[in-house]
Amino acid sequence: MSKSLKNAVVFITGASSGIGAATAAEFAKQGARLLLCARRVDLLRAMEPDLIEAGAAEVFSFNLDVRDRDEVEGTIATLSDAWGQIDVLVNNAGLSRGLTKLYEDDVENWEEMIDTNVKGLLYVTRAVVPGMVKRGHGHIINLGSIAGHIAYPGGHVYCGTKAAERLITDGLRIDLNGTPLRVTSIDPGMVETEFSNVRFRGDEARATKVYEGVVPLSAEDIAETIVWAATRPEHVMIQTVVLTPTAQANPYVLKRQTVEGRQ
Ligand code: NDP
Ligand code: 8X3
Repeated sequence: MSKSLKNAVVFITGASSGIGAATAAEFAKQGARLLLCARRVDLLRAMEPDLIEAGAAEVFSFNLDVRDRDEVEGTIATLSDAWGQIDVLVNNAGLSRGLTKLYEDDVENWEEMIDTNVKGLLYVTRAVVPGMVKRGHGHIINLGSIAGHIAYPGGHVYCGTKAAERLITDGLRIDLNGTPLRVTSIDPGMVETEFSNVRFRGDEARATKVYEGVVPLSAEDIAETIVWAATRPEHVMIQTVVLTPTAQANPYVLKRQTVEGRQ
């Protein structure tokens, strides 16, 4: 029987767009209490009425930059009792910057990806998991990627951050063995969100080209998978889910539909 998430506190980082926003909507349908953070808190606040309408028991949104260790520690430590007892943590906040050869890339891109995708995930995890261990209850769901399994041209540091996520997730699972906590990595291929727009710093034409001729995964596809993992019975731990568009075998092998007569 699937596990009920009614009134469960679900904390989602990076909930202002894409996978994070869709995951909030999917957990809302389960009647969860949603704790949402991102830097664009205005977007989170604007989502709140729809989330309540969809079934969320309650929503609390706040501004948080996961790269800021003091802010992460301080904000999570001062959550009220009602919100501080987190049942499910979705470490989703993340980004890529650029697709330039490593030896020609801007070092700032690397700092931002490592600080967000690796250090941000660690800071949030370190702040949330001790409470879960104390309460003997909790599920940590991290966003990995097929980029963490195989590197692609220009992907280097982004792929490295997702490979780090994969092994950090495995390590946490080992450290929590013997407790009732569960640890999951969700590793998608191509999902159409703001991801490419962020990667190419607002170059819409270049971002749109990424998804040309393929039916990519949607943020909702990933959200449904996350909620599926979270609603398995307590004795079932989904360790890793790798999911891609049907047209994508791996980061290199992608079948694009072409207009007849053209490549
Ligand atoms: P989006 O760009 O649509 O969403 C990224 C989210 O992360 C936004 O809500 C953004 O909010 C938040 N975020 C970024 N930096 C920070 C920060 N420093 N502090 C807090 N929040 C932050 O992309 P996706 O939804 O696609 O990405 C979500 C996750 O999924 C990422 O970890 C990504 O690596 C992963 N992923 C994406 C895939 C894809 O093809 N799209 C495939 C595989 C994995 P704000 O800007 O308001 O802070
Ligand atoms: C995002 C998917 O393949 O563009 O993690 O890196 S990919």
